[in-house]
Order: sequence, then C-alpha cells, then structure tokens
Amino acid sequence: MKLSRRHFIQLSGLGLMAGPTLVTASPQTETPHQSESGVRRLRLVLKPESHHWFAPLGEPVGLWAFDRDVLRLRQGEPVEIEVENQLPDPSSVHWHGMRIDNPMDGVSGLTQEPIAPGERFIYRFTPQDAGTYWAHSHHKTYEQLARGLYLPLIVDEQEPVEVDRDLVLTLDDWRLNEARQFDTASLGAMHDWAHGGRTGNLLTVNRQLQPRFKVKGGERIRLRLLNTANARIMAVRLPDLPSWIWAKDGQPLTTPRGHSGPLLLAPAERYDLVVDIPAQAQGALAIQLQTDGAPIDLALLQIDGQIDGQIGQGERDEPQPLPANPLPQLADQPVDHRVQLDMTGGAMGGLRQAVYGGQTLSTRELVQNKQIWAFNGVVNMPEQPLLEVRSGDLVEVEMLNNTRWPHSLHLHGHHFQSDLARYNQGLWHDTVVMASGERTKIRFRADKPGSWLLHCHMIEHQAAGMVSWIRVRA
Ligand SMILES: [Cu+2]
Repeated sequence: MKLSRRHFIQLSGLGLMAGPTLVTASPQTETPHQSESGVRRLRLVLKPESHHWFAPLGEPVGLWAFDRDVLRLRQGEPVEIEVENQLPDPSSVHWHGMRIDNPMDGVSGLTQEPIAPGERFIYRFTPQDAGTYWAHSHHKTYEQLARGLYLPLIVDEQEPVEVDRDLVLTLDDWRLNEARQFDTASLGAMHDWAHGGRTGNLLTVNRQLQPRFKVKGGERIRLRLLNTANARIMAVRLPDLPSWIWAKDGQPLTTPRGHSGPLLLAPAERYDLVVDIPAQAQGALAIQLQTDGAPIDLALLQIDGQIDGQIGQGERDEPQPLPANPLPQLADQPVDHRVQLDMTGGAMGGLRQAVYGGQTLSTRELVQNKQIWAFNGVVNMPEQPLLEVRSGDLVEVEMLNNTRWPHSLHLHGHHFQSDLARYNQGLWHDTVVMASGERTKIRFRADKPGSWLLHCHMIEHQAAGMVSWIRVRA
C-alpha cells in the first residue's frame, strides 16, 4: 500500500463557514532581554487557552496554549527559558529538532521529571542551528498536543537572510464535537490509537481559520510550513508561483530545489520555501490542502499593492542557499553501528504477541493495556536501548514499516539522512514519513551523550507502543 490520498480523511465543512481572519503582520523578533552574562532570559507560560478562535461559544473548553504565538531565538545566542506550568496537569517542553544537551530535551520520564502544576523548570541551551523548529509538550503528548500545547520556534541566522517577508504557517487539525467544542471525550480513544491516530475535522493555520496574509506584488517570501497535527499527513498545494525548497526540518539544502505540486508534510515535518510573488499579481492566492474531494483553502496570500522600486519588477535570480548549519558530516565514513528497527502491529497488522514491561503478552492483553504497536517485538519504552553507542560514532538504522499504516519517525537530538526516494538525496531530517511496506536506512553521527528517543510522531502510535531510545555514551 502506498501513501495515497485515501490516507487523507474527508473533512466536513464544520467551522469552515466562519469568516476569514486578516493577518496584518508577520511575527516579529521580540526585544531580547540579555543579562550581563550574555544569556538571553525568557519566560514561557503553559496555560488554558483564554480566547476562542474557532467558534464564538464563550470560554473555550479544554484548549491549552503557550502564552505567545511564536518563539524567535538567535543562532549561537545562549538562552535561559523559564517555563511555568499553569495547567491543571503536569507537563514538559521538548524543543523539536534542536540539537541541544540531553537534560534539556524535555522528555518527561526520560530526561526530566514532569513540571508539576504551579511549578517551573528552566531550560538552558544555545541554538546551534538556524531554521524552523517547534516546541511542544512531551508529557502525555497525545492529549496535550491535541489540546494545542505547541509553539513554532524560529532560530534566526546570525546574518539576516535577504527576503522581503518571513511567514510562519503552523498547520493543525482539531477534532470538534457536535456542539462545535473541542472534543475531549475522544482523547485517548483506542480506535484512533490502533488506526491512523487522532485526526480532526477542522483545519487551522496559526490557530486561525483561513487566515489572510498580506503580501505585496514583487516580494520574495520565506514561507515556513510546519505540521503540528497529532496524526494527519498533509499534502499542501502552494500557489502556482516560482518556488524553491530552501530547508527541511530546519536544515538548509545545499542547492535550493525548484518546487511544484503538492508538498507532503507528515506530523512534525517542516519545510522552508522561497516563493516569489509576481509584480503584477492581484487578488488572493490560496495555499490549499489536497483532499479526496475539492481542495480546501488553508490560508490566503492577499496581494496588497506592490513593492517600491525596480527590484521585483522582473523575474528574480534563483535563491542562494541558506548558510549551512554546523552539522557533523557523514560522507565517506565507515559505519560504526548497524541496527534494524522492525515496525509491526496496529489494525490489520496481525500482531499475535509482543513484549510489554518485560513480559510477553497476547494481543488481547496488549489492547487491555492500550498497546498495539511494536518496535522489534517490544511495545512502548524498553528497559534497554535499541542501541548503545559512543559519542562520535556513525550509526545506521534500517527501518522497516511492516504495518498497514504510514508512520512519521522522529529521532531526538540529531539530524539524519535517509535513502527514501520520496525525499531529495542529501536532505537532512529529524522526522521522515514511511509508507506501509517501505524501508529506509537512516544515518546519523551520535554526537551528544544521553538518552535520545526514537518514536512515531503520529503521536497516538507513540502512546500505543511505537517508541524506543538510543543511549549515547560520552
Ligand atoms: Cu506511526
């Protein structure tokens, strides 16, 4: 079975009748608060969502949020982020795609204790890589992510990149009930966990319905796309304009690649694109989600005049590559460790038994424990890591998707390369999507000591078993 449109569940028109929201400005870099030591100090609050953005029904029910829309950091600038938990439940913050020290990785139960309600935790790190990342809860993630506990995280290059506009589009879907409220009753539903995960019936961009982004004719735009959905793989159709892929999962391509057609974003994947708006463009240009039926408008680029001067009047030169990040290189090096990761289970997967908590259980017993997916015959976190390596070792993991479902595999703390034909060779990833029956070899240099998760980012699959870890010794 290939990744096909039948994975994209038909959306109802629920909520999409609401009027579009006009977005007038792109998120700005906030004023830095630097201490004398040169460390920038920030505070983030996890809290219940205070305003309703999808239905005018008074107080929102069950939605959670960070207390800002976007977090912008600067490459190479040390940062100290105090996270305060004002939620009724414990939580933690994972900095997805950031190559930082293991104790700052934010995985509750592995790299830290969860932050209790009313408590704080200070995350300290220095962003090594510029690019598009995100922060999200890594505690009971299937629930907290669905409730909205995520935040786009932009790391600005040390020298500004030349574009006329920088837009961040955070794509998500939400499941609403018949009262058009966030559906809390179905959180943790086993049917979702055993199938394609929790998909929603309402699409948003930056937590808004069909926002309009003002742009000008002649502009060159950096368009950052990020899929924060729990489980929905999105095929995004861009307006038919000169476009290039500039970066994947934060990491620049050596040569920007011209792009047309739908762009597939599995949960947690990001793309940075360059999009040139023709000088004479008018009206609104739609960014759409491809579905089984008619495409759905996710957001609109609203043309609002033209930029001044000569630049942008004609076709522009192809974009230069973004400055490279200091990734450890892989080319022409002998592999130190090879290991297989065999994915089994799920609905129609024929899983008979698997090891859970050190015991071999039948499928029925597994389901009683809400477990149904296995890595190498083990469901959920094994006591022993998938692999134990030394810092500096080159690692190859051969991943086989022996299930009937696609999966979005994420490795913490490292970027890797994959030989999947779907992706351009040489691309770096922290997350790749694998179709049913597919296999890929991923390679990375384990350069950070600690315990690093490897899990499916269709996050119900992680909750129901698809998670392991790698130990890197100093
Ligand atoms: Cu999965």
